Amino acid sequence: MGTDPSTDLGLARRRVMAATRDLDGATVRDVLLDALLVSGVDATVTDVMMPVLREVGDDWEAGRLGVVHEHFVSSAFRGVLGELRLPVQGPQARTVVLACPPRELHDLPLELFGAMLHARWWRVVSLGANSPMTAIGEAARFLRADAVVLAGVRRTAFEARLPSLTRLGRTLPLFVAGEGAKALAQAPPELRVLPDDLVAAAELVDAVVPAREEAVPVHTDGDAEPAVG
Ligand code: B12
Repeated sequence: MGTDPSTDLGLARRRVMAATRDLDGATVRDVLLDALLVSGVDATVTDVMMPVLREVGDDWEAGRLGVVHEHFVSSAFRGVLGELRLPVQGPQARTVVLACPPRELHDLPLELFGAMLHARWWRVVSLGANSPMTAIGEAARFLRADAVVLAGVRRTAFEARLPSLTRLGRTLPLFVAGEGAKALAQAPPELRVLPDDLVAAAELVDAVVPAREEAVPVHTDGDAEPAVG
């Protein structure tokens, strides 16, 4: 008898949420690895990890969960993503720099988005929260990046830096995402605002720089695909 993947992912979400309440990292890891293996990155991120982040955030705000749960889930999710991210290397690989603009600390959805790009054969270089604009530009130049994706919750994170963002956006495709990006009254044409739907956003970024042939991630078992693809 076949299983219904959406039911399985619903169950996975509830199990990850329960394990988060119990601060049970082993279960979070096991359930996520299972879901990634069976359902792939896109479905696990959109149907399990993002909903759990949202629920933890909402429960934390409402006082039903503590700061400990928010820290725990962030660390557990980063651990699972790091464990699975095999390097995509070679001249054919496309490179994306991910970062949050200065003073922006909400970087977790961006990290999950990075896993989705990795599964599409992108080498993902993540600078994380609160990244200086000079560092973002330097990384993009040094890596000869094919694209940069910046995310932020607060509009001011982008608004205060429009001149340097515009300059950067003239040198390569620059995507901005999150509530802060969507709230920009008039984004200059150099900034491409991504939709909230992470799969649609990943498809959009992926379409800008066409996939190159022969991109082979470094691994040991002979499969020619990222493990979490
Ligand atoms: C967790 C959290 C934090 C964590 C962040 C952890 C981390 N590493 O990411 C920490 C503790 C660091 C934090 C700090 C602060 N936070 Co905070 N935080 C939250 C909280 C509770 C959850 C955010 C979250 O992860 N949600 C889950 C995700 C899945 O949902 P989402 O963020 O809405 O994202 C959606 C879209 O925007 C989109 N999206 C988001 N990012 C990206 C990226 C890409 C590439 C794409 C394609 C899509 C996308 O995807 C989602 C689709 O549903 C929210 C409140 C809430 N309930 O949402 C407040 C909230 C975001 N925080 C807020 C504030 C004010 C702060 C602080 C200033 C608080 C303080 N007084 O100290 C600080 C500092 C902020 C700063 N300088 O950046 C405000 C922001 C208000 C605003 N617009 O300015 C919120 C809304 C709380 C509130 N109601 O006031 N916070």
